[in-house]
Amino acid sequence: MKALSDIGLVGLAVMGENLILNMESKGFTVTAYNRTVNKVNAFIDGRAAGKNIRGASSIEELVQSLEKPRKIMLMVKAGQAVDDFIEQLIPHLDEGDIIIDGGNTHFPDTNRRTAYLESKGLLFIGAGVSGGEEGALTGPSIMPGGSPAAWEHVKPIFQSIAAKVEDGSACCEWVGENGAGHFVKMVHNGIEYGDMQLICEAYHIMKSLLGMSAKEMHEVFARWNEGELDSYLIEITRDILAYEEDGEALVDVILDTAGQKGTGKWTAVSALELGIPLTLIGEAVFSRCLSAQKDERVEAAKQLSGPSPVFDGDKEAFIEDLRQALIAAKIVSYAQGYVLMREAAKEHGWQLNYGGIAMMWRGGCIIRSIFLDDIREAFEAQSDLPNLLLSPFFKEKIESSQGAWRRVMAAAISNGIPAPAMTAALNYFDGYRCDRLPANLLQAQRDYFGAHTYERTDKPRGEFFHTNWTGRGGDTSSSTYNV
Ligand code: NBP
Repeated sequence: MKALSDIGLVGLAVMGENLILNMESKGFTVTAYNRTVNKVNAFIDGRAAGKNIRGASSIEELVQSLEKPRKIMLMVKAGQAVDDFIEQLIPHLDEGDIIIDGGNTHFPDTNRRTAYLESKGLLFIGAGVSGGEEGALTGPSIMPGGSPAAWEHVKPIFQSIAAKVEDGSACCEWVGENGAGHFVKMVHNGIEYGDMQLICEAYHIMKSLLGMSAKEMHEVFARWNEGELDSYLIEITRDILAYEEDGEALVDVILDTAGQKGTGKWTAVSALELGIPLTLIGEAVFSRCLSAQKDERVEAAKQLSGPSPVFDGDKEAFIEDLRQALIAAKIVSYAQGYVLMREAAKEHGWQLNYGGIAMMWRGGCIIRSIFLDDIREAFEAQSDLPNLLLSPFFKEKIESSQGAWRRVMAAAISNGIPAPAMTAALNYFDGYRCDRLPANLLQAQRDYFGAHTYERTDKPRGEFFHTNWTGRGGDTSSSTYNV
């Protein structure tokens, strides 16, 4: 074993242990440390036995075992634990040493920690890591941001442990300063919520409207996974639908209440704060909330009636329509997610590489799919693309699938089957391509009751008018602002 380790990793839970083993398998020597020190011994004597992994029984021992500039990666529970470890590490570190937080941290914390550590002459990286336990061991998607000067030191390790796509490129690239990496990871998770919800809606429509069994739907998803929908989430859905227990599809006996850990909510809140319509992911988060109101829904189902689903069309043709609706809605979801990242980049002064982000998501993570190649190409062709819907490829795709998409939505609505994410996507599409929305009336209403003023179509932008609509109000207008 080398006299000094290439990197130290703190946090021997599922992610930390697997990342250490991954790093070691790529030729790096790693020092492992954990708050509960007996887990270090158990790891060294167990999964790490005989490998280039050394255990540390204290922070001092960890720091002293590392090559300079020291690189210490925290894979601990996000929040206070990260701040606590940072405080414990600072007194032992030298200028230029690097702390990396690989947890699911909310990006404002990474902004704060980057500034704090840089003020102490240290460097900080906040890296989103996706791929779960298996990804950590065999190749995750890694989205690092923080102190730019830290990247050259961490890059060889991160890019060698990250997932690789067919052409050999790593699903890990520098994202940007401060919390940019954790922001992009957060949007990844939001998109994951959206993708999962869209698949669930397609499943619901096939089950409730077409009366299909899990086995029949398994076959549809297997087919879909052969084409442009080829993705990890379609693939696992195919396998889930085929999984049986005592001759019965397991999915049919799973209670319909969804859990969530909060990253989808962060994405939606961030969109609200930045004034970006992220409607599909918002609906995906709310759909989980509605599903969790199980008892209330069961009661409401007894009292509120709706149409009984009836389908008398061509089933195969409808399944193809559904496939196209899924693709169209997915395009809108990514379009919205990218607009959110663009706005956040403006707000925080980040230089985001949008094609590179699609590349990072192409392998190793939950939303990996061949679809991301098309996104990368769209941004490589036009780096300042304002909205994915305007790229020639996606414009053509939406145009060719919108007839099918509308047929599916009409069928879902008229048969009383909820498809909130797919319909939100279609409403966004119809709103985005509308050159005159009814916001003229809305501005009139705001001016009527609150003297909030309005602009006019027959006057230059930036001139604001107030009308005394009732003859009773004065001429004083309120301040106006746009969100
Ligand atoms: P957990 O999120 O379960 O965290 C366990 C680790 O945190 C242990 O090392 C534990 O030490 C340490 N820890 C805790 Br809990 N509270 C602490 C405190 N107050 N002070 C110091 N250490 C503390 O582990 P994980 O599932 O491996 O996830 C690690 C990070 O990676 C998290 O931020 C997670 O959100 C993120 N992540 C997880 C996944 C996944 O699939 N699990 C995927 C991607 C990202 P102890 O042993 O002494 O209790």
